[in-house]
Amino acid sequence: MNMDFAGHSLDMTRCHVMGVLNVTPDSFSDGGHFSRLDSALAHAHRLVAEGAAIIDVGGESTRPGARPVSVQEELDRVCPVVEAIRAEINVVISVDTSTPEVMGESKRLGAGMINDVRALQREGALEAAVTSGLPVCLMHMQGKPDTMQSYPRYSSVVREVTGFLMERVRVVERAGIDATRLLLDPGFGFGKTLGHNLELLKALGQMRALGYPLLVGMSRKSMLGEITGREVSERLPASLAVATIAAIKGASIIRVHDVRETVDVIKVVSAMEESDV
Ligand code: YH5
Repeated sequence: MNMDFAGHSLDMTRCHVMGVLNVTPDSFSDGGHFSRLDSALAHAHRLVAEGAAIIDVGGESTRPGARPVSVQEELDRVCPVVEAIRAEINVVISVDTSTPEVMGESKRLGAGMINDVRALQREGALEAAVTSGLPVCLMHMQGKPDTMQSYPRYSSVVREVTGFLMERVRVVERAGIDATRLLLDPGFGFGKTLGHNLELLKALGQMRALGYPLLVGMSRKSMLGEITGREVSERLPASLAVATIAAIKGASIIRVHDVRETVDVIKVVSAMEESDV
């Protein structure tokens, strides 16, 4: 089951690593415009050298309390990085955006997929994604980034998340996005308690059975801090544990900060799965 990411084909029956590349002002030491682009590009080179099949470029912080970013600001952050990666590195470029203008411009500059934590619900996003012709990841979030962690509530988190994603699938397919270019993501940490996240992790195999490739992102997230008591910088072992679980349960793309270590995890899981065929 191959999916085409603007000229790069990836087998979705296998598991791939997506490396996180934040291009928000807090993410790279601020020595001005050029050094920001330089450090982002250097980081992208490193992620690919470590084995990332996809680089996820994001210019909007979804952290609670983060200032909303204007369209122009997001374009200014994301586009130069997409263009520079395209020019220098042979890798799939994903753009972590909900903004139609960023989707369109990134596609023009060579991006290979759209990763939207708002599942194309922002005004104009659905149309922009249709026009782009790119694969799209639809993610579930309860509430809005600012307030989503204040009181997450579900009668059944698995039913609600699955129901939401299948409803978005119905809408986007009707709008002209073929099923063969959709990925689904339960949205770990986006309006979920630790209990909700664990239920979703347990049910990942069930979600995979919906027939769409899954993308998951748990790397360094608070759920791992809650389980281990560790600060963000000390969450690698826990991140690898959940990456292992996701790979075993059939995730196609794992979105992480620590690419090198996660690639080894996937190699081990794949070796096990291929040993009996
Ligand atoms: C995701 O799950 N997540 S941005 C809080 C943290 C650490 C990391 C320290 N974009 C996802 O990575 N896109 C983000 O606590 C995403 N799935 C998809 N598809 C949040 C993030 C993070 C947040």
